[in-house]
Order: sequence, then C-alpha cells, then structure tokens
Amino acid sequence: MIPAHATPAWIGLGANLGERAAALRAALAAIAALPGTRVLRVSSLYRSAPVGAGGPDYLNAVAEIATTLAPQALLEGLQAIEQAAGRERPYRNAPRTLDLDILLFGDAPIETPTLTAPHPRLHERAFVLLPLAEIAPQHVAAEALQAVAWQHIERLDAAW
Ligand code: A4P
Ligand code: MG
Repeated sequence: MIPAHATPAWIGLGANLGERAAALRAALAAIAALPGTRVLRVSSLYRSAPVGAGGPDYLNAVAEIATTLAPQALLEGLQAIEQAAGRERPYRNAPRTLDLDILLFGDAPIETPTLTAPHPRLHERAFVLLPLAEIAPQHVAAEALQAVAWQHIERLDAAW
C-alpha cells in the first residue's frame, strides 16, 4: 500500500567501480527498505563512458519511488546507502562504487544548501535522460533527448 500522502520521486543510480550491477541491485533493495518508501518502476541498465571524469565505464539506471520521507530525509537515507556500499569522495566526479542522486522530487522545485531538485545537471546527461525517458516519458522532452544524442550510451539487454 502506498499512502495517499506519499510523494513520487525519481532516483538516478550509478556505479563505475567494483561489481557494478550487484551494487545497483543492492542499492535498489536498500532504497525499497527505507522507511515509508516503495520502488515502483526501474529502468533498464545502461552502460556509458564517464562524463566529465575519467575511469571505467559506468552502469546507470533510474528508479521511480513513492515515499513519505521529506526530501532531506530521503537524501540522508540515500547517502547512508552510498556509504554502506563503500563510497569514497576523494574529489569531485571521482569514480564511485555507488552514486544515488535525487533527479526529481514531487512537483515543486527544491533549493536548499544540500539539495537541488530537479537535479541541476539532469538535462545535460544521456545517462540520466535515457533511463528516465524509459520509465517516465512525461518528464523528458524530445528536445532534451536530441541535445544529448551525441553522447555514447548503450542500453543493456541483460536483465537486472
Ligand atoms: N546535492 C544537491 N542536490 C542533490 C540531488 N538532487 N541529489 C548535494 C543528490 N545530492 C544532491 O554529491 C555532493 C552533494 O550534492 C551532496 O552532499 C548533496 O548534498 P556527492 O554525491 O557527494 O558528490 P558527486 O557525486 O561527486 O557529485 P554529484 O553532484 O552527484 O555528481 P554528478 O554531477 O551527479 O556527477 N558519467 C556517467 N557516464 N555516469 C554517471 O553516473 N556521474 C557523475 C557524477 C559524473 N559522470 C558520470 C556519472
Ligand atoms: Mg551524487
């Protein structure tokens, strides 16, 4: 049961170190175990070269959730899951075992010192827009997809 006051949100998942698919699977289970939170839909897995950084290829995906958590509580829950997956933050855009970003949270924009939603770089990135368009086409304009069409990204046929 999803309570009527739950908020829809979309989470971007990424990993480019270690057992990437296993890390994303474990993250989904951990997200589903957050208080008041359900995972409603999950995109395919996508493989892409790192954008704005070096290192191994990423696996990325997007999940739709419904949550009764406040945005900051959701962010803290996601950061705890990243930490548990061994996430280290040596420098910006460093390779990572797990990155969980809030792409969209409800309808109203959020702008606090710790959280900006919609995610400020959402529209620059094929690795976010393609999986998001797969499960929430209403949130992705065709022009946005065209603008990132040059970025190399591959949807994996393999099941999760
Ligand atoms: N923060 C603000 N808004 C948000 C939000 N909507 N969701 C703050 C999550 N966090 C948000 O994040 C730094 C701070 O951003 C947090 O403390 C939070 O308060 P971080 O995860 O510690 O650092 P980061 O991952 O280096 O920064 P960020 O912003 O997540 O990096 P990006 O811009 O997401 O880039 N290439 C490919 N192919 N695939 C990828 O997944 N990811 C990145 C990371 C770069 N290149 C990539 C990929
Ligand atoms: Mg992040």
